[in-house]
Amino acid sequence: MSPDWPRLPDEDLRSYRNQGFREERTLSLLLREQAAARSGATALVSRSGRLTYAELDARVDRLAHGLSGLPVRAGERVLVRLPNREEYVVTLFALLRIGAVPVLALPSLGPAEVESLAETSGACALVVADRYGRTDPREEAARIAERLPRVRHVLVAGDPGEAPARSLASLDPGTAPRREEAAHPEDLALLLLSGGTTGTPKLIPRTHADYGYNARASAQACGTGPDTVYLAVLPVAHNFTMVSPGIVGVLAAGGTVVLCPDPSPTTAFPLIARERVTLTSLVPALVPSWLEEAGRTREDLSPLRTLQVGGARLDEGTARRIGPELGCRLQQVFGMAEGLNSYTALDAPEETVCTTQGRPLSPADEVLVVDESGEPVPPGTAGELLTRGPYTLRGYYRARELDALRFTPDGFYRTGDLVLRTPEGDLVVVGRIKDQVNRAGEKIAAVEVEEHLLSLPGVRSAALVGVPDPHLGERSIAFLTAEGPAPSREEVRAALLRRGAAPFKVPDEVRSIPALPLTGAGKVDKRRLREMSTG
Ligand code: AMP
Ligand code: DBH
Repeated sequence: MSPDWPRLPDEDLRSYRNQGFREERTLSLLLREQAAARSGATALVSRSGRLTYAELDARVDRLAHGLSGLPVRAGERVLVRLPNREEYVVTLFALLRIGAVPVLALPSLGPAEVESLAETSGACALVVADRYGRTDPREEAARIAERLPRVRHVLVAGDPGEAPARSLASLDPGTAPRREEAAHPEDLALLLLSGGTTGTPKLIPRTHADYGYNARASAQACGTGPDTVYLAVLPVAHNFTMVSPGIVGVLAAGGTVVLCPDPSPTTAFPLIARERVTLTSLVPALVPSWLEEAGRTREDLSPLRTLQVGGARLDEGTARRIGPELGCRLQQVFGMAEGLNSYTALDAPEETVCTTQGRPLSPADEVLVVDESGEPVPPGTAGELLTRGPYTLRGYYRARELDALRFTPDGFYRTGDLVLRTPEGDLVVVGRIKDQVNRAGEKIAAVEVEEHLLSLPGVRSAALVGVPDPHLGERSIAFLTAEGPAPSREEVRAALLRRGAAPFKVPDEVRSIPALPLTGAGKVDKRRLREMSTG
């Protein structure tokens, strides 16, 4: 039987370790050490209140105890789908402490996607919130648990609703002994969801050693320390909010994490003022509303020192407004849940900060920019970014066939991103060759939506493309050919939601055309479709 995920070759592992490019402690030990060093300092602030490091660490021990009593065992996968609330952080570290493997799901996923994640990962438990917007994730979890016999437990942050679901609070024994770490640093720590280019979700395996290094090296690159107060605005399950430097990096550095329940500036600004937030991270789509609100707010934003922006292309005009209008410095971040993180330096010239995505985090990150035949291109020329390094995956979880396509034989990950390197050595992301729409930082696999579209009565062929949009970065347009009357956008929307797709995957526009244009090789010509939609 082939292993669930390909590890680093021994030789590379040894070399990275010798150079200090792997973390030698588990992720929950990083928290434990800060709890010992600064027990009374504030670790976490949320709507539920404030927790010191000692309190957070004790809560983690207690939930770890409750979870192992269920039992959830080391190595078992647990799907965690929680919004930005205290229970997320406690659950994450409790699972890590007992060596169980959290599968991080964004709350915005649709029910079919959550189910398919639970199935692919073989999750033994689902952790959901008692509400999310207008939806009730508990009902959805109950249905998934009914269909997947491997799912033994549904655990709820807040009111558990109907049995057999249980609240996370009911697992807290009140007191519990200190628990030893169950995992080895080179064990699988968690599974992340990839933005995806195929219909089924791809799971990204990350070890304690690589994720911990990613978080701690990022914390260093971002000047994070005990004085840092980080506002988690984007969904907590987003890799950006987790390790760039995010929740894990900030807690590992002894700083404070403040959870923002939603990304609107009217929610965030009072928190920035009250908690004296020094660092936060946004996707580009949120920046205009933050700038606009900064012009009229009466909240004191002066504590904010750095605004990180990443996840999608930030246009230069908006980038240049951030410093003067928010009174803080910009740091561009180019990252991926698969690994590689690239940052503009905190002291880089404004030109570099506003026009590039900076440099890879680790001296051991290898970056190649290649043309279609795999040959390196000269600086200033765009090509596909290939990367390999101490915290970048060598293959997906339980997906050996896919690995052959997404990795080179010598282990480089084919990012699908089109980049160029400036003569100074900074990376600029200029586009994408992977078939994906990046809508406000949420990645939509074109094939996935196309499959949904093809299920509609009368639809003969379908193609989804992304086109530039001033607010979303990219908006999605579905081109259809249909026998008889083509479905309206409303019908497409209803069908996608009925099929369990996330609302953000509903095409922003639906156009019916007589035939899809084809390339010489007979593939749907998406470039032509993009021209048709803008021209
Ligand atoms: P994911 O696979 O969901 O983790 O998304 C990672 C992808 O987001 C990258 O491969 C890029 O396509 C895109 N991305 C992330 N950060 C940036 C950025 N700063 N500029 C442009 N694209 C970005
Ligand atoms: O888009 C991303 O996935 C991303 C963006 C910025 C990321 O994973 C990261 C930083 O770590």
